[in-house]
Amino acid sequence: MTANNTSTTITAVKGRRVWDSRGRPTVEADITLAGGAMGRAIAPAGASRGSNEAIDLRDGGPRFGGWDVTDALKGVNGPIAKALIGLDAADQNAIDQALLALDGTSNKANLGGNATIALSMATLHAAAAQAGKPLWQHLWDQGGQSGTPVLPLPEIQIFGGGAHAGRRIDVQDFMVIATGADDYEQALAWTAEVYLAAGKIMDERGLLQGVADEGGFWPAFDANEDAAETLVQAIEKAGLKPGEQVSISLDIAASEFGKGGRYRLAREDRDMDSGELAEMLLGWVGRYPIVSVEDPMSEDDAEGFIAFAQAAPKHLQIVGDDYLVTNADRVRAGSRDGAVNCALIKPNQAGTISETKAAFDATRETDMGAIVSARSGETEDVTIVHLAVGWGAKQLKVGSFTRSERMVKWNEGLRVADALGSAALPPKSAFPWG
Ligand code: 2PG
Ligand code: MG
Repeated sequence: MTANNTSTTITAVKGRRVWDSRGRPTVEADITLAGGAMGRAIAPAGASRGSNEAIDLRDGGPRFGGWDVTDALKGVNGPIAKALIGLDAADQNAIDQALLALDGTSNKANLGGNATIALSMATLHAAAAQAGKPLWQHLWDQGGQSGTPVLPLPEIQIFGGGAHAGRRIDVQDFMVIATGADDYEQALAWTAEVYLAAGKIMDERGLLQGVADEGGFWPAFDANEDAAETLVQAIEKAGLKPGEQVSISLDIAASEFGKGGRYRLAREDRDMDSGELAEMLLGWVGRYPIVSVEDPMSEDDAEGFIAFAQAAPKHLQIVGDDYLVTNADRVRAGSRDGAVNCALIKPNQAGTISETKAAFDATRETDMGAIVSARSGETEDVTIVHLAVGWGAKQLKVGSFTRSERMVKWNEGLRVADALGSAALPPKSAFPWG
């Protein structure tokens, strides 16, 4: 422990149980500094998780379906607090290294990634607060980048499926990206119109089954492709031009229905290999204005990923989520083997801010795209919006355009835009489709 007396010295660490958007317990952390500033953050939780993600520590047993986090909190309020008090919150790396050393595993299995990410993000908030800056500004100033930051281009879910909607359809996310929007405000406004239009169409056809975990419509389609078709109709009904103003983006989340190069689309009662899955997906890419496909193959199917990328048109963004798990080495490997050209960046997959930043930096180094992303289990925490702006990530994925754990993040972007005096997005040429 390196005791020092600066205003950014950690003087108190407190963990508490709070509840996420699925009504499950999660970890909130407060970090207080000698100068009086406090930082607070809450761990999100995934449902379609990559097997190489940081492990969430859950109690198991009968309470709250086994999702409780009392063990993780014992760590936060016990040994972790002891290790962090006296350290300098301005040295994020040192804080994260202390967490890693105390955990001692490669996947945070001892302390829990849910504990470490809440603490790591809370430390970042505390340091920014002590510096008297909003987090995005604090990060931007640290990054030494020239120019002024811009807002990330939103990727917003309209239909939810897979593990987020009782597997009513196999594909997990049917999303839109306002590829033609002039700024962040317009991107949100267009998406709001598309969401409303999609709701009307679903209602008229009697296809509404409920709300998926990320707030999108949980549809009763007979086939996965119906969702893409309906999305085009919704964009048109909203008075917008598919492919020009608003485009489609998919998260196949193929690890949820595939293993070892074999895939099963339960909705359509179809078994296929990676070649057949690629052919089906690329057929959709040809027929619909799809600009981005995430996890088209399962996490263990590198060959399938590479073959898909080779056959895909150049304008297609191919995103690795379960495949890369916000890990710098995996990002570099994914770039080398040509499997992906974009990485999903989820802080709790890595488990600390430093490791998340290393994965993000690896996307820069390898000229890959990066999408900072929420999880399907979320809260009022808005850290990811600040990471996206402050680090200069070009895209942000938060789930749908309903429910406060999602809207709080889209709305935070509007406040950042106000502070910046501009809602400008990255130039269109910054994207594969641009
Ligand atoms: C994903 C995320 C968000 P989850 O797969 O990209 O949609 O889902 O948080 O359940 O992993
Ligand atoms: Mg995903």
